[in-house]
Amino acid sequence: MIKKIIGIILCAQLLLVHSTFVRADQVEERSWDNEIIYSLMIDRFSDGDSTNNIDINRRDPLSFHGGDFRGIIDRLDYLQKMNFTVIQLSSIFANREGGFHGEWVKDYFQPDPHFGTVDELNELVDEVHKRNMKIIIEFPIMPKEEYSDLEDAVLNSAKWWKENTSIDGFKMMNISELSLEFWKLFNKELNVNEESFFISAADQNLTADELSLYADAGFDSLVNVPLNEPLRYAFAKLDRPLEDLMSLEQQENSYPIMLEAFLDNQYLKRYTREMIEQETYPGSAWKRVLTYLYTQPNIPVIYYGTETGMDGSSAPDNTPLMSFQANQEMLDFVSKLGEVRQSQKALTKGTLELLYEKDGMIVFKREYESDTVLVAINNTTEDQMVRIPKNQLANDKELRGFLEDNLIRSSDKEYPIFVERERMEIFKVVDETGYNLFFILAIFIVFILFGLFLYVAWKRGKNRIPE
Ligand SMILES: [Ca+2]
Ligand SMILES: [Ca+2]
Repeated sequence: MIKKIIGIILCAQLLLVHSTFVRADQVEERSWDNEIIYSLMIDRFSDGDSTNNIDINRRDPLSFHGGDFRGIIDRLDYLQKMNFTVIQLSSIFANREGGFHGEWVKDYFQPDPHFGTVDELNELVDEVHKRNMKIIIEFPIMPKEEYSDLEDAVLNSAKWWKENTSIDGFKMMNISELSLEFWKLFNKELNVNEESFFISAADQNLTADELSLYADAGFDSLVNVPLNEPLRYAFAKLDRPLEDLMSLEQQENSYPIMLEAFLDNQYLKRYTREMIEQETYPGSAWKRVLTYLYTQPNIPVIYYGTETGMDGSSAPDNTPLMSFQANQEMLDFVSKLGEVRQSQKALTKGTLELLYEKDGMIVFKREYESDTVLVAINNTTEDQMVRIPKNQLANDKELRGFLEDNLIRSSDKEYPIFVERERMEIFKVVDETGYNLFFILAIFIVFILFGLFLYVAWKRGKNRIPE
């Protein structure tokens, strides 16, 4: 009898541990809309092999600086710690003289000797995969007049790299250089019916309407260039209305394919510089805008140096050699945001509903099946109290903060959300009790069984006492 009871107690405790720590959405394989992309310029990231440093000059922003595949391998643990799941390399192809950025392609079938060999690229890909991350490559389309047989070269080269390396995808750049018909054919041969292979497309010069023409060309994803300007504008200065940004995001929430949102890339003045020009303190502004980027629907793309607050004006001053002396607080913050986005399906697959917006203070709701996440960002110069009526959210719930230990309970009719000036919080909407029913029940059962155990032991002991 005692053994049986002990057995039941142990089982109940195992169930308890199980229900508390194992979460279904963490063990499933990641789909592409779950990824967080770290985009880097190979020459400017990390120099791991000095033998390929041909004519480098780190004092000239237009010269090669020495970064290579080996250097990226050396830094993969650093990237993994920040919870990035995809590494996006700048163009790897052999370039004309001075093409440190990789975008002056001379030969689509060779890696640039500054970056390393195909074998070294394969080693990088393997190391990325060992860490349960993925790797994609930017593929710039050269101007037609500079490249004979451009279509054949692009198609055959993409096939060659796909077959001869284990890369997970491409980001085709300047897609407007080739026809829509070409892209349909390209994707039919390389991408359609291949769920794990990812082909995304970007063009810095297309408007939202022009970009939407490519939505049914067979790409997996489009880079949301039209969102970039409103996004940068909204958070570069305090007290700016966020209405335009939010309405754009809400319209796009029904887009037929995935989209990717970014703040910086190789063509833009560093966003840090824009903040400084607006007399905004970059340290806290980056936290607000990254909180936004990680909680809106598009796949977040982070450009190298974001985590160090890298500064710089227009190209080539926007891509200095990476310094790995980052501030720990920022690394922890980026890593925390990644963890939150990865664990909450509401953030990657959910609907988006704006609940409150006024002069830089926003509260929005993301919802997927029974999961609800609430995001509150105070991009203003005042502390803010926003009262969300229960009928916009739910009854009998409470809000628990992911970023800090914030807990908000409802009053009669509303949830009072207080956010200090220039701060932000991401809330999970959970049951008011704070524990799920199963948890309470399990504790209750353990308690009863333990009582029973004591009683039986006492009874036996009593029976043994001689009369
Ligand atoms: Ca090197
Ligand atoms: Ca695909």
